[in-house]
Amino acid sequence: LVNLTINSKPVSVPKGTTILEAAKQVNVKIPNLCHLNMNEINMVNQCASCRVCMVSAGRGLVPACGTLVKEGMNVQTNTKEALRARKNVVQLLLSDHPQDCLSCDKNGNCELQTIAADLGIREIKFKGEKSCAPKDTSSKSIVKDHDKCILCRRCETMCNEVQTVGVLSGINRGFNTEVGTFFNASLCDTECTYCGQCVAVCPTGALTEVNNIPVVWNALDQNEKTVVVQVAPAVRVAIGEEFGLEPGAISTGKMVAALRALGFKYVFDTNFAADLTILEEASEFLHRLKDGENLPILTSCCPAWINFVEGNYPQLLNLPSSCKSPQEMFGAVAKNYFGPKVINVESKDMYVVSVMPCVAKKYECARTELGQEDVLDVDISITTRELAKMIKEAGIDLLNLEDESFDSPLGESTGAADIFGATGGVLEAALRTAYEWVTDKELSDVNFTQVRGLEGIKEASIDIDGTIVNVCIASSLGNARKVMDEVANGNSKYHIIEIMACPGGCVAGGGQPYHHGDYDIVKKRAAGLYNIDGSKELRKSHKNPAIVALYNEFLGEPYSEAAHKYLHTHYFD
Ligand code: HC1
Ligand code: SF4
Repeated sequence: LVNLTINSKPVSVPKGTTILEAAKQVNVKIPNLCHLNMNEINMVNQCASCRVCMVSAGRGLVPACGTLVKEGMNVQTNTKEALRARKNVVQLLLSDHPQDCLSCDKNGNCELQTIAADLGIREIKFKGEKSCAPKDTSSKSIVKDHDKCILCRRCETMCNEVQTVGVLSGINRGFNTEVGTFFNASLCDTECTYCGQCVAVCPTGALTEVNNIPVVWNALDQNEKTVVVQVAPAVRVAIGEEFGLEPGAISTGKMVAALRALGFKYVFDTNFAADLTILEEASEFLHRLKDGENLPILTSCCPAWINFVEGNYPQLLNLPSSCKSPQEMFGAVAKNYFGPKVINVESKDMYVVSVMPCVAKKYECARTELGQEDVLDVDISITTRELAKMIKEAGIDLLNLEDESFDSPLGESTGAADIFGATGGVLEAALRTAYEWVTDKELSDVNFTQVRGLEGIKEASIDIDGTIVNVCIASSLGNARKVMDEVANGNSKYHIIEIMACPGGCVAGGGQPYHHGDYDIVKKRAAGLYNIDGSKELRKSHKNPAIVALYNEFLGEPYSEAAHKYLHTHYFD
């Protein structure tokens, strides 16, 4: 152990600890900006570029995030020199930053704004050249605005080390340095998967989601189309955070009431389609298992993962399940069954909005193969954050709304659907159904706790009536790559692999309220979903009466021709 003092408090920490980490142990807060340490997902951004965390140690100032403790060190975090340096650094950052905080997407959530306020900065005393690059608005999911970038490199660490996609890196030199793409190509011309994890960690407004709020207001303002909304599982345990509730607080009833108050004609649940996905995917798995072909089956609900597999493993595109994601299955059922067969509205006159914890879903719903002829399954997707903004914009007091229920029948779901939003949940839901279908016996304990939790790669062997099914769950694209490399080499023992691009699953999606690196928030959201599941009477997708009715009235059997027409898709290399 190394012994030192921080603001006169003695502390002993292991060799190799930084001053910043040591300070946390004695509850001394050192302001910092570029640094981000998310141990839970093995992501540490330690580039020490911003110099906000300067502290006095020995003879001079050092950055606390990048300086290791030494025996006998005497650290003072709030000397005049340290405070002056910190303020100067933030002033310099602000001198090359657009002064449009009031209209910035990140207003209220910007870490640069917060630190400037905390340091009491009232004027920007440095004047000089300003960065001026065009915004990259080429993609359906993400906007990149270099002028707001403070070169903290968090996005780069996330994209390269956690996701292993490698789209973002520092280019040019000196004042012209920017975090850009290879040959400065537009995002849409890169291998970007639109996972949105760079957005999730960007401290400023340099990386944000494409704003689809105006499109949704326009849709709600017209009378020609019937506007229907669906909400993803992970949204209900996170949206409350935008209104001051604890992470993981279950806000389903108030969220439904708010959506109705916003003017949606029907408020439905992506969960309904998650149950439907399980029937299709479990059928597909059992077909492949019987034939011993195209194994392991890979889940296909996560659009960033699908982009990743299309780009990186084109030789393995026979493996992802052909099931569309729940978002898309929902749209297909809303437009081709609910509209024409239940409320007598033609599919072209239905307008489907989705609320997702994800920015890749914006891109997914624009994929032209996901629809019938020229009618897309889903018209537009907004994030959890965007829904919260719309609720605030409309002056709706979410916390004081009476709980309301989803509309029927596309609002009915089982607990198996809720857990889709947490890593391992899709696989657990599939096992509940596959087990009962194969054995014809009731599965009395539906909790497959082996597949739960935040760990990046999980595995288990499940005995289904004598057949051992080896399952694996990976979250983050870096973990996906590890698992997929084994598959590509022919060394994989798994029969089913669930993959989600975001570390932790959809609860940590790029469209969720910002967690600012605190993974306890993500754990609480996941716990919220498992609580909903545990409290439901029906917890197996095939027991959802609305799904049973949908097959009876419209689709016939799972995996039937009609099911293929509406609920399945294909992939492109
Ligand atoms: Fe997800 Fe899914 S679980 S992909 O994470 O399969 O976004 O919540 O909606 O489609 O259901 C996201 C979440 C979501 C789909 C489902
Ligand atoms: Fe990289 Fe994902 Fe950001 Fe694309 S969205 S740049 S893949 S982190």
